[in-house]
Amino acid sequence: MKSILTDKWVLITGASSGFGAAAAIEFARRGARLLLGARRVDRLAALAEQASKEGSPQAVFHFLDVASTPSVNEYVEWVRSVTPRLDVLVNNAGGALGLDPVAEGKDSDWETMFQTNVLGVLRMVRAALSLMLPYPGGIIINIGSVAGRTAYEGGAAYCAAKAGELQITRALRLELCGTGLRVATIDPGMAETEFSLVRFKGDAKRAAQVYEGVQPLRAEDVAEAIVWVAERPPHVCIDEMVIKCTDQAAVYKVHRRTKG
Ligand code: NDP
Ligand code: 8X3
Repeated sequence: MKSILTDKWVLITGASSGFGAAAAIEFARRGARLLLGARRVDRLAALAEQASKEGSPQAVFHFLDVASTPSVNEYVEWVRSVTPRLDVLVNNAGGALGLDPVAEGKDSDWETMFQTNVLGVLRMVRAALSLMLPYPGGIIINIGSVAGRTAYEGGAAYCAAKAGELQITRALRLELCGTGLRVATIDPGMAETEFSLVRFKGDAKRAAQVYEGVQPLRAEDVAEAIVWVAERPPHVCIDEMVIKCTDQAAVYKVHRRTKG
């Protein structure tokens, strides 16, 4: 498929699963070159192979832990060794841990959520920006959440982290105005990926309950939105996009079909 993205360099964090993996395939179908990052490199290896079959002329990967400044810097050094230019940066790595009320919150959960969803985005942009600035028309796409726009019980730290992502996006949009670089946030509602499995620390039953009776977003739905935003002509910036499944009108307003 001929696209403005053909032969462009696209970096995706959190590419080993969910939105990131699905986005890699969508970009590959448009002939984009892929730089994939996550901690589970075995999955990245399989994804890179699949992306090549789907049309990516170059799909490469490297270990990345966005919660660590040395890891982010080492990752971007590796990127530099592969390409002097970066056109699309998708800051997707992140997620939630736990659904505890604040009174019962765990430091380790809070710290991980801020390390990944907030500091991870800042670190990635700081490290990768010099690869993008010489190429106007590029875009930074941050993956936020409806949780960053509406609070819910048990979500204090995750909602705060994604609200942080939203404000980072807005600040960057202002900072980069005049450079020709675009900055966008895509904020999905409930989507069935490994998100809830991670949030509930491997409790598959509890994770499945989140989507019971609902037709949630699929990873592919969000991936298509990511690629659509990246594919707009260079003078068009989709600043903020909220995407929810039809069954979810608001964080709390979810239509569930009952069985039988
Ligand atoms: P998944 O759990 O399926 O994917 C999360 C990805 O993030 C994985 O590839 C994981 O890779 C990566 N990741 C997590 N921590 C790190 C880290 N420290 N360093 C590098 N990579 C990391 O969930 P989703 O695809 O749903 O989530 C993607 C993004 O979308 C997240 O930011 C999430 O908060 C957001 N989101 C999800 C929604 C949903 O309902 N699913 C709705 C709205 C937003 P690995 O473990 O291999 O490092
Ligand atoms: C994921 C969506 O509503 O579970 O960011 O927080 S929600």
